[in-house]
Amino acid sequence: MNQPVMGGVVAVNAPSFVKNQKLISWVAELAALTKPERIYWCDGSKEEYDRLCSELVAAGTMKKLNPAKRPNSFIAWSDPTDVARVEDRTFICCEKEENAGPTNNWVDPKEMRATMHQLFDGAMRGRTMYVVPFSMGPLGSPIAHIGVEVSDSPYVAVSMRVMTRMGKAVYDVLGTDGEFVPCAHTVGAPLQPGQKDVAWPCNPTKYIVHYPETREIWSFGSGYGGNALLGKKCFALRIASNMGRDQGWLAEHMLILGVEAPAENGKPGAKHYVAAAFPSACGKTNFAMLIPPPSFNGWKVTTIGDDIAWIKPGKDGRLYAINPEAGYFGVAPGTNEQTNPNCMASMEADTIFTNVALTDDGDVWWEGLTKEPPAHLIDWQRKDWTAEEAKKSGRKAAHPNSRFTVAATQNPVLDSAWDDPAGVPISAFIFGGRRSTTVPLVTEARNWVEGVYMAATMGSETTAAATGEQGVVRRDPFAMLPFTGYHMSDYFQHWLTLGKKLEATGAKLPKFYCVNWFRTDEEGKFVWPGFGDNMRVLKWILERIDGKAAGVENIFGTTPAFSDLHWEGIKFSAEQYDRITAINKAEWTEELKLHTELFEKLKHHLPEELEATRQQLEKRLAA
Ligand code: SAT
Ligand code: MN
Repeated sequence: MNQPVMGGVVAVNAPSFVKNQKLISWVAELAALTKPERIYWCDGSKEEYDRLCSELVAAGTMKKLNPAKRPNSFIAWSDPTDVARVEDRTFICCEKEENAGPTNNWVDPKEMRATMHQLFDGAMRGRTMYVVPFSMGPLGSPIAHIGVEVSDSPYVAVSMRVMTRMGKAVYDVLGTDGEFVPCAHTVGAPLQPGQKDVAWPCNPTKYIVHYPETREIWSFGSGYGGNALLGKKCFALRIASNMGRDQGWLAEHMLILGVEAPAENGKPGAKHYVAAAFPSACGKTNFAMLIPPPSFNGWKVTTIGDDIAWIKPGKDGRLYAINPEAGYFGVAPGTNEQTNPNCMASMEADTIFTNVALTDDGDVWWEGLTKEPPAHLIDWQRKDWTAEEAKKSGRKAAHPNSRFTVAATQNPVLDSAWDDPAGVPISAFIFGGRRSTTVPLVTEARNWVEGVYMAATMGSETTAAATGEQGVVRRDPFAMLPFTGYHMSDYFQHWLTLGKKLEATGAKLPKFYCVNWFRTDEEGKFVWPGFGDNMRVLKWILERIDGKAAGVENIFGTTPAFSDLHWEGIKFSAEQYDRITAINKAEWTEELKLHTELFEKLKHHLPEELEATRQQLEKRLAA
């Protein structure tokens, strides 16, 4: 596949199945700028995946795991400085600063293009440029969109094959003049002739750049996760949120799951789909694969997606959702046979692990996988690690943001409609943050506007998914703070406008719920067991949708009384329940101050209805 180098310019040599001239020209242009050694057009085949993985092993980026324990699986260790999304290096470069809004980093696109041009100039020297075609969503679906990532990282190329519908078939959909989102990526580590490569090339300077108006992504310096797999947060959220606003649909940081009630009198139980937004590393993958407790005989939860939802209004006035992704890039620590057995089954084989620890018998380990850690491991920084030493120092064997990359098709509870081009109808939106205090277990909003308010003012304690301080509460509207690719207030308005449009059709609208699994006691321990027991909350939500469950009104909406939830098979007292549902006036007075602070920040463009809702809340709290 090596192309001849002519006069220092690499030949593009697009294969005959690539017929899109715009794509070929763009690749040629990028090659002229980045000056790779060769260009490789990915076809997405298994043979290609296996070959690239072998090359990654030879290069020291990945190790093959023991095939007897974890067939066809690999472990990769990144550079210790390249372990998570870099929000402070993420930029929305629209023409007017005002349109990026106060929650995004903005740079003038002209200025940014000049900076990027300089950084990309010669950035791929000595490396292969991979051309990676992918579809976000079922191939050819009216809800799907195509992207092409050009990257000098083979780790990105193989990860994209797992995470998206990647390969030759995308070129057929693209045809001669189809639209695609160009995604340019380099690790920013050119090689001089004869220079030996490192295991995880990257650059201390990082830029994750979006041009919303021209729908382009340029990413420099990182090879990790959402910084580098550009179909995910960059395209499916930051760029797609702009497409959605212009075209009247939603691109959301939401899992999608199906819940089926048990059959009754020989009739199959009702099935609903719900979409749920939680910030990164707050358990979306676990929730999406939840196994109901044994006392929920006959209830079934199935997965459509675990991270991102694209949601479009149908002709009937309902909202239809697809999962634009085809794989899971999930947090490893804390995942085990108790917390998420379906996830454990998904990664028995054909999995790429990144920044977890390696056992002496060639398998993987992370904190929380087993109660007792193995005596000896190689940790994510390639160093010897012993349980004995870690007991004293607390040194983690796996990075807190270590991940598994696995195809959705390996999930034993994958929903039968997960690849349906028409999408699935959404009955409820659930919003949840990580809050050790203040926010009750579950609250139903009284209407669409109050639901939008609930989601807009959501707060959450920060996690290891992004670099920066952890465990501090920040407002994370709709769990979209790092992902809304335009002014956050305009995004709220977009939700409100869509609600009005749907209301006008007379269709039954999805209800909004706010949940919090994370309240703690005096010792800092979680009071609510979470995981499978979240089914108890989900059941109440579904029964509310079907008009079958009771609840009590509080100042924010409707919550279940202790007796409204199903308690079979768990020891959980009314007193414990009170701890996770009580609304403390002093805490909420403080909380509302933070809502005010957020609205102050977003004042420009902030929809009036939201400020009015806040004032009503304040009044009700004071009463
Ligand atoms: O690194 S990713 O953005 O892909 C994961 C996450 O933060 O949710
Ligand atoms: Mn996410």
